[in-house]
Amino acid sequence: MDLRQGIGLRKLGRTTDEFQQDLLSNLYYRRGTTVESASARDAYEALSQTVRDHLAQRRARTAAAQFASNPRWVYYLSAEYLLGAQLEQNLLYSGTGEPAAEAVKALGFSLEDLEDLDVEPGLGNGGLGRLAACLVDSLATRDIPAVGYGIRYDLGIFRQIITENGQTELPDDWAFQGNPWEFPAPDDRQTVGFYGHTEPIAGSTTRKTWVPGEIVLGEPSHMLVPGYGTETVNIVRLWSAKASEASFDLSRFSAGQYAEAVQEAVRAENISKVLYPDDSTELGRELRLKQQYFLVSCSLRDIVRRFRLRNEGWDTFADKTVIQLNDTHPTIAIPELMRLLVDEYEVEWEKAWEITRSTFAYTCHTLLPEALETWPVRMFEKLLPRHLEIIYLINMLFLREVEARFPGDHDRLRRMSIIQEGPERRVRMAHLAVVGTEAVNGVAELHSKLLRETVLDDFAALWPAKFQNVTNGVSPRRFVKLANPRLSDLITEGLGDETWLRDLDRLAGLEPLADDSSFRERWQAIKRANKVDLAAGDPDSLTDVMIKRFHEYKRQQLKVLHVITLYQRIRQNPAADWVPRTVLFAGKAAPAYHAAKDIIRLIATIAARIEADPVVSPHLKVVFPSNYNVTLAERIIPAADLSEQISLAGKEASGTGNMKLALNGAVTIGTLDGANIEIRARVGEDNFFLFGMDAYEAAQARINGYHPRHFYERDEELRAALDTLTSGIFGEVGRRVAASLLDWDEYLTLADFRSYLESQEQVEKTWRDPTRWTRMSILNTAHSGFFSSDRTVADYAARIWRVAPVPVIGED
Ligand code: CR6
Repeated sequence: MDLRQGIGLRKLGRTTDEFQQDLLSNLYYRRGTTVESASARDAYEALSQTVRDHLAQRRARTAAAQFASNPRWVYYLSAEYLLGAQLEQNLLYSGTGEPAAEAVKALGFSLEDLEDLDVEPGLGNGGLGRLAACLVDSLATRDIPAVGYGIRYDLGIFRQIITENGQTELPDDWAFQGNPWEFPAPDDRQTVGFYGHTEPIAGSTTRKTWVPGEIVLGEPSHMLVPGYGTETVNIVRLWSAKASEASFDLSRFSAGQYAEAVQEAVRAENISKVLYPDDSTELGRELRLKQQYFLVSCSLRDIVRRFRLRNEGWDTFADKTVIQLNDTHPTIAIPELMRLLVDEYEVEWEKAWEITRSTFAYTCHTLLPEALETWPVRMFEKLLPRHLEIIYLINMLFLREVEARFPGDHDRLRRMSIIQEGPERRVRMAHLAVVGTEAVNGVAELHSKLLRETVLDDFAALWPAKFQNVTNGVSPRRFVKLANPRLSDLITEGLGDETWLRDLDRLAGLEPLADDSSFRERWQAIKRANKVDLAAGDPDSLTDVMIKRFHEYKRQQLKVLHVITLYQRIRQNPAADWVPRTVLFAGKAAPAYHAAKDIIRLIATIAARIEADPVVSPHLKVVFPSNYNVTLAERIIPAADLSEQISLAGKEASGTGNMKLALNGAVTIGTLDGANIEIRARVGEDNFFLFGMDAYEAAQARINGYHPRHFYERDEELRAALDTLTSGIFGEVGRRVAASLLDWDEYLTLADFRSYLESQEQVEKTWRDPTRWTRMSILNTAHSGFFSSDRTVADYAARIWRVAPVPVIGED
């Protein structure tokens, strides 16, 4: 039997009978229950296992094919993954949806009941984590041999409850009931060191021995990541921190000191206890740095283990390995690989540096200075003493290179150094990431350009060829097919087949249908049906959505000023012919980000006030569903008419919600920021509501001296809106928000207010002409094919990773 070809496996059946037999065997043998007594959870677990087996079979064949081809592997290192619910996805990707529905029906359940038990692993904050999930989906769909590495946080992103008092956070114990999608792999456990000291090695100037003061175990488990319409199944490998046996203090326990006995073990396991719920801002905490090193150390040892299975020399390491750093969080991988090569495998420093530099690539996801990570040198020195020494040496050699190119330019050396001097010396992780990698990319055209022109300009001058752009993308499977089955069916009908799900540019074929009135009517009916399902407000009203993390740069406060203005206009003239609107906000704020939480609370207050107002409520409704996550996004996006992408230009690196909404036929109102620019260029100026300053005007406005009160004084409606807030009718929180806008207005909200309102008037005018609106909606979908994450991955593969697909032959 040739096990390597997967021939040793019994073929899993796809007929209803066969599927039912497999489901029953899982129910009997793995759940240990019977048809008569099976609970919904039993049925859910047995179903998940049955579906999982189909993917596991493909996984076995994938591993065989990939190892046989000895490819350059793509290793994606990310502190966050927002994978979304797994059951529905895996039913789709394994093609078992129909037999599964029949089989569970025979057990007395519906698929929908069981899908409700499928908890999404919330191992990320927002766009960055969801991007990681879309990229691993597309890597598998494109048959690229890849492993995603991450942390298996016990507690994911907090559960949010919205009340009139704003946001409350509760812990998210996502795996409390177990996670049927996960395979533990304790044999691949790794040992991670922290603290301690270094010792010289006789006869070597570069090698050192690191004697750690604390040892923690990293235990992996993996989840399967199937490709769509192909055989490949890759994995995401997630690490959990485990205390070593030695950390349990038996003598203390025997002496009745129970808490002290486990204290060391608790400390070790805290490393993967909780996802930091902070988005785009640095959190100067040792535990965070520990998490980062934990992820990196476990993953690199695993990567090296896999490489060494083949007994090839280190010369071939970079030919067989590319490691993509998802933002700076995993950047310590650069000195860690140097440490492994130099200290542990005795590779010469120069050779090791060459290998390291050609192995790594770095994606930067921000422009906000506060999001560019730096760590205090003293924290590094204590936690990772050997890494700091290596960073110093890397920096010294790097600055020599700069000095050779720009002799005597001391200011440049100071600006570019990996070490930031000052009262508290800090390690600049972004600089380390640029120095130690072969390619650096931003995530949308404008973002990549601004990186080269501002934050990383010195580096772009030194190494222009290193800098690239790879515009983000999203999975059309999850965000169109699964989220919006009605629209998917209509698209398939319009295009003649389903190949668009793997070749999203084919959506362009919908363009002529925008002029077909019966197609338009069906399109419109689907949007309406999706709104009915969402049940957020009147399905005939304009559904205006702003769904994303709460951050001042994203400017939910601008939307609030718009809502207050509408409220006032309606009150002044209740009998006018108002366009009915449902304004939907959803999103979380970092628990310690008070200004963002104020805005949430203000929205909740305004929503209640409008609801209680008999004059305004027939025309305007504000809703704020709790706990925005991937699952909720999948319900809101298909129902959206208008997509709010109103960040201050130059602040949103890319955005990906903007892409998901456009793909589902929402029309964007937005600034020239992030990927909005590329969306507008593709869907056409006529099908996009543009407003506000561009990035250069915004930067200039600050330089010229920005005075928010100037706008307050000159714009009557703006003044009325701010005065309303200041009056206190929306509570203390309204006063605080108004004061922060009037006093400083970091993100130039007031400067863009009038232009935004005018653009909203255009929105209403267009909305009154349903034919025109529906055409716009269809054209948005038709021209958003570029925003597939399959295209993003193809770009990385061709320009950054230089890898080719390895197809998996054969079928279950
Ligand atoms: N917060 C950017 O702000 C981008 C994603 C994914 C972000 C956002 O514009 O779409 O990354 N950046 O590239 C970071 O997380 C640092 C985000 O999600």
